[in-house]
Amino acid sequence: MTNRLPNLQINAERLWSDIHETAQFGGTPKGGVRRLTLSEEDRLVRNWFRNACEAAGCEVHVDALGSMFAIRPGRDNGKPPIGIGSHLDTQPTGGKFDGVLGTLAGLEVIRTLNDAGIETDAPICLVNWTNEEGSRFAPAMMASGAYAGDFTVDDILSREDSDGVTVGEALDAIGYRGSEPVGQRQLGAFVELHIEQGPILERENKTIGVVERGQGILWYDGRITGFERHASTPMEYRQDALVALSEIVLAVERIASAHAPQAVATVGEVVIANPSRNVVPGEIAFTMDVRSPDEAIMTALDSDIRSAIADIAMLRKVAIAFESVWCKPPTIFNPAVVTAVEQASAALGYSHRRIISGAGHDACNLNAVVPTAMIFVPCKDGISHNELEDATQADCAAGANVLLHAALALAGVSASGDVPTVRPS
Ligand code: HGY
Ligand code: MN
Ligand code: MN
Repeated sequence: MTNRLPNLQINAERLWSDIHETAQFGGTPKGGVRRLTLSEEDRLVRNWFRNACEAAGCEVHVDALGSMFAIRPGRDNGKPPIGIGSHLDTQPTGGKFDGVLGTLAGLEVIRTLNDAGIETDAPICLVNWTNEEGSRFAPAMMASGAYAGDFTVDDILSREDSDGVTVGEALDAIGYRGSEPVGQRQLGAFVELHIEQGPILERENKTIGVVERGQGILWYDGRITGFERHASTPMEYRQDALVALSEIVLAVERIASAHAPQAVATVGEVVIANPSRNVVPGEIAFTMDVRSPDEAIMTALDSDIRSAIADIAMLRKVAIAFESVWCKPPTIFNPAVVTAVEQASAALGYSHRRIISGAGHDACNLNAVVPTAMIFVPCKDGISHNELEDATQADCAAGANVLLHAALALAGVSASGDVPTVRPS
């Protein structure tokens, strides 16, 4: 699949300006972005995104989980659109680029095609997926997972945040519960641009990561029940839930490290019920995130962690409930789409290498139902899910150029040598 416009480039300044303009919605004093899914900040950025897509001549549709689909017509609108895009929600300590780069680079691709008067054969569909981060509502990549058939819409609409607000109520609160059935909008392929959220590209001084696989992800909810007691209780009489959790955290670190570099594990949330300085903690809720690119290692991690938890429960005389709440097997992206990304990178002269994604992405869900691949660009020190997250304008532009040319290769450009001047209405 080759495209006929090798020198076409996106407008790097315009993309950079969009990234910084949208960072105002949930911007934090430290230069990060706190824009939890379906929050007021998310509503503002969604409105900005809708207006920008409509100004670029796209028709914007919203599905029942709030995912937004901006359609740029092609010569043959009977063909399934080529999907590009990512997400606009962030972590509580998020940065300016995670998800935002891929979504706004998709907008920049559309603007560039408009400026050049290029008509693609197949339409282009720019997507903003609802709740990629999974921070406010579990699981992560929720809406793209429902699009791929991993969850029912009713199940997702009923998921609650820590205040007991459901996804459905939050969608209604910001006016983004759309009418389009989830999964109805077919796509011919999907390509997602994203920062690497890891150190490899920067360390190897590579501009582009051609993502061929994604790690598998396991999420768990845990609850430890010990016994609240006075802080003067002698040590041997205690059933301390926090000490038990501390043993779990160290055991999980040891188990993941034993499988390094093919495994990582994180306990990222801990809630002590009725915390008090002079009460031995009796009730704790916690969550766990475990990842590996290898399915057999995922299975081993699950059983090693479960047996460690059983031993700790016995040793610490506490009850521990430990429930799997999400299992995302490793992703192997579509070889033809991976090749389109690799060929675009080479044609544009960018240094590039194949890479495995450590983070989960909407593209990992799409891959189950649509030929999909991803493009990575470096981020500073590999840092992400941190307000210091940073990337360079040049790398963002390079990623967007690869996205442009991969999309052109997949969508096809007019058969004739000269490209008819088309300004979407
Ligand atoms: O958890 C992830 O990998 C993604 O950032 N939501
Ligand atoms: Mn992301
Ligand atoms: Mn993220």
